[in-house]
Amino acid sequence: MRILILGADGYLGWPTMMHFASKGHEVLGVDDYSRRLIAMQSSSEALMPNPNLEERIKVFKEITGHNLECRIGDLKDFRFFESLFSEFTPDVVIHYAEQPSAPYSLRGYDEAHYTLTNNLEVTHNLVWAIMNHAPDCHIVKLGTMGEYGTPNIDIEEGWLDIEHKGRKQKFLYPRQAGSLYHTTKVLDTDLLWFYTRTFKLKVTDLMQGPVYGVSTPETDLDDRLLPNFHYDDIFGTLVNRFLVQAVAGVPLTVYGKGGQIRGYLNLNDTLQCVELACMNPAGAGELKIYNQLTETFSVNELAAIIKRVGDSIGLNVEIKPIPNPRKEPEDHYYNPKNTGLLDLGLKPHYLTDDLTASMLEKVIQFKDLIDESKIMPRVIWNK
Ligand code: USQ
Repeated sequence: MRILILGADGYLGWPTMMHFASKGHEVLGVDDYSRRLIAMQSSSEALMPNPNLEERIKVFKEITGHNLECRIGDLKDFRFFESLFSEFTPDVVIHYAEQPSAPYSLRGYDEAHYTLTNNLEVTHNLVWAIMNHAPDCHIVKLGTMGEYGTPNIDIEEGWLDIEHKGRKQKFLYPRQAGSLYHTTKVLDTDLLWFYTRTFKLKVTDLMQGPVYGVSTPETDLDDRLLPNFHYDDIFGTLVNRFLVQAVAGVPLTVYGKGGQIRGYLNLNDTLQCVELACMNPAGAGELKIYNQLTETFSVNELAAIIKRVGDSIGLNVEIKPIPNPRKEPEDHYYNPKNTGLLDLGLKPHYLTDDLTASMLEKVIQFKDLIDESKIMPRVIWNK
């Protein structure tokens, strides 16, 4: 397949580039380095050094012989977006090119405005580029489980059959996100559904939970191929943060009561899910939605796992609940359905003790680079 990856420099984008190239696909990646820039502006740089895209592509080629291509530019600029399609007609576009941090989206007006405009404009430009230049192309869009929030009923995969006063219709499952970032993904879904049903686009929207890990068959080849692994309060996701805290000797930062439950998955399973989505495209006028998670945990359960495994390798891990900087339920019902991707053939890599120990060992290798000032919450919206 000819695959265009938007947001190619990101935590998921870069491993996805290498994954598809290793499988023999033709891959063009695009990024504007905004994540590196806003990480620097908010003093939230990743743990491991990450060479830029061109340099990583060179390293990957030297080691594997596989070619990757990249273009650096701003996808909010529609002319730049269109120029990509004049040189590369994709069969599928994988869209990761969004500001992905909930805390960043609520840090202040400028960050909120950037998150809103960047995320929606890039999605909207993608729709128009497809309509104008590649109407048969399949869009695989990264959404988030956070679109649904934490409803007091089971979470279906994207849609809900509603019966009202004796009549029935299927609607998008109700969405009520807990941050502005997550809300931009709700708005993306609405945009995509409008254009899909009206102009016969082919779209798969992946409702993904928090991802953890750094190791994939390709990132293991050389440390210069590692993804950007964040442990700060702004871009770091929970498991990755706890791994670094355990290694740094900082008590694990459970926010509030720690009963917040989410659906997690290993980085390798993101790659599998995205590949399954690409190989099973939506039909014209169809919006497919999958819930992309492999197992659910509360914050307290994850803290307990990391403490147990950390202690077993001599780390002496402490857990210390702190006031929750976010506004979110800390004790709630959570039962998301996730059979769609399993039915397509997803083989989950679960969070076993062995896997946790191997992730801790990888972080130990970079222990000297941990900056403890990036760990405690700096964005408080639960005022
Ligand atoms: N949390 C803690 N302690 C911490 C960090 C987080 O208790 O030190 C709690 C949070 O309050 C939240 C849960 O852990 O209840 C998950 O937080 P997170 O930062 O791992 O995840 P979140 O902010 O929801 O966002 C991440 C990604 C985002 C993706 C989302 C999937 O940054 O791009 O969309 O996970 S989901 O959470 O399912 O919406």
